[in-house]
Amino acid sequence: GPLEEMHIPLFFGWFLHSSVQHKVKCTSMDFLKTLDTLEAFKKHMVDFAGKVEKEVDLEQYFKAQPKLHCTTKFCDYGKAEGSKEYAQKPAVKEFYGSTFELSLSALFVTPRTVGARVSLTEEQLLLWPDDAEKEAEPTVPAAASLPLGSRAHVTLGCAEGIEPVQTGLDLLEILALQKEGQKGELVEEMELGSLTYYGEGRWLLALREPICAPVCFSSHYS
Ligand code: ACK
Repeated sequence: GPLEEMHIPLFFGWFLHSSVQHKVKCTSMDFLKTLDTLEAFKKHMVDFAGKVEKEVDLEQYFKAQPKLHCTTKFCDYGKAEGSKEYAQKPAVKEFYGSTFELSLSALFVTPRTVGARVSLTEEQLLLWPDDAEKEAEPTVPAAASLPLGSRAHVTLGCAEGIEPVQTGLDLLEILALQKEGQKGELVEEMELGSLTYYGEGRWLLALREPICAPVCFSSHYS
């Protein structure tokens, strides 16, 4: 009944400890700042600005996210399909409130979003919904053929008018291209890692050293 539904949150996820939020935000800002200055980026600027002449300041372009997290299940207070089942999963109950360490293995930028890819461990995959990738199929047709956990990400920023749900879809799109065998264009070895361009404004920085982020598995209501 409606009373029960009230206890299901907007979403479950891993929430970054405040100490690491700052570090991740700084790394992402540094990356955007550097990307902005690269000739290769300027060459493809039209993907972002819509007009060749227009300059883009990436730090202004993306609206920063207040509370960094990696969504496991979007429940919409029980209205989303499978949310009641998810809330009752033994692993969800067992690990609720527990601390984990997430590995942020890449940063990616598209004209819509900027985010960090999260590489989940076997244990962390116990909290991952079976249909997270499949649910993306209407937007990313190849999504269902990608491994479980492929969608795991931290949204770092969204362009004006873009909802954060887009970040995971943008990541899936890049991973689908990789799986199809598209190597992308290796643009530069940066201090942070190697930068690859996948066309249509899609950039991926594979981090030389993944960022280890202490997180708490919990939920968000308001
Ligand atoms: O950045 P995110 O992962 O994208 O974190 C937010 C969070 O839930 C609160 O809005 C994510 N989100 C929103 N709608 C969906 C959806 N339909 N499927 C999966 N995640 C979603 C959003």
